[in-house]
Amino acid sequence: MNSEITIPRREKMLAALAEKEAIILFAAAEANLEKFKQDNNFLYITGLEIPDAIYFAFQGTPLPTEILFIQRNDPEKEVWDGRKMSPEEAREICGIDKIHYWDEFYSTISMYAPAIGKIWCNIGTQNLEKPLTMQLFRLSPIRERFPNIVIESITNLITPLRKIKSNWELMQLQRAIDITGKGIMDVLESAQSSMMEYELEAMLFYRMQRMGVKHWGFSPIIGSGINAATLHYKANECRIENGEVVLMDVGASYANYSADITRCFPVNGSFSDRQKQIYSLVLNVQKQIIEIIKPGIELAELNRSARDLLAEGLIQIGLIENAEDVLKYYMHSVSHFLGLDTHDLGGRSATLEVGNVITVEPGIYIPEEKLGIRIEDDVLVTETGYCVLSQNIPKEIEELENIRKSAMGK
Ligand SMILES: [Mn+2]
Repeated sequence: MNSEITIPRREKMLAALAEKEAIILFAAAEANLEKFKQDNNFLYITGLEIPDAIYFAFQGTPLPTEILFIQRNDPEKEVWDGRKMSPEEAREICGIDKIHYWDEFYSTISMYAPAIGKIWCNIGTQNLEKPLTMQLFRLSPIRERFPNIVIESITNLITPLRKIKSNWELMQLQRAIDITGKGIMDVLESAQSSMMEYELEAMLFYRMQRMGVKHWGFSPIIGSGINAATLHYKANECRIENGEVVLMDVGASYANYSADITRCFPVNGSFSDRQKQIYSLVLNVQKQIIEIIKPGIELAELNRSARDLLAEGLIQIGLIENAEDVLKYYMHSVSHFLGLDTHDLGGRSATLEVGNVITVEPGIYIPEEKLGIRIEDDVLVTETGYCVLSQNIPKEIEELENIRKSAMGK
């Protein structure tokens, strides 16, 4: 990510600022013995992958002010953590002219604060156990001295920007999806019954890391048999038994953009009749939901249609009698936005626009039959309808069985 990408984003964001409004975005804090992962709003706006930096913008007249605060290099700490990014290097990447040091943050903000009415900030997720997030803690000297300033989450300001993906963003997402697809192919070609679920997880990450991926987009779900019917199963610690269907809900994060794909396959090479019946039902519903996608459609409509179609299918095969009982076997939503966050900004009640990327992921879970099927693709909303970004990752029954059979014949 460079300034060619982030400057237009900042121009749009600043254009949406009212007079006397300011923005403060905190970078993620320095990670201790862990890989660093940047705050996604800070990354989106600055392109910088450095910890403990702060972005400040103020809508003044005639022009808005932008300042980036970064850490000072400490020669004594260089041997531990490496050299800190210099102001020149930071300026080169993000295109912000005014670069100050972190220790100048409060004195600088104090000069602007009397004129500020509202600060939009990436305040983080508060709850009863954690009412004071890192960001709010760092804002507290300002809140104490200038109690009239309204502090509001950046979410409402930045969501309209983040939910429309640029071509550059689509390239990163496509890369994340393609790498995830390669990992899934590796599993389809190498998994065997009696392997442990975590061995499949390792195969996936081996491929992903060799292709430059630093993080999973989210904690991978590899569940065989009854584990596939636990929606957020993350232990991945059971042995895969012959005859079971394995569900993989996985996604690489590439340049911090996350894929989110679910595929299911029969470990012994062919689905049983019952597994095939449930799989076909889910696949048909998934295809019908994808067909509906176009600008102007509400996410709520996709959800309603998915529930109705799954209910219809379950009634047809005699698993339920009344449509409302579908919730016994299908209990989640069918779509969410995808981007820097796996569950990206955009909300549950959005109307689709060109440039949105969403998942489509119906499922049926029957714990009493030790079976869970979910099929999930990543879909771009286009002017004429949709484009399935994960279309190259096999999901047809015949394809999956053929790949498995030829792999097992080796
Ligand atoms: Mn998903």
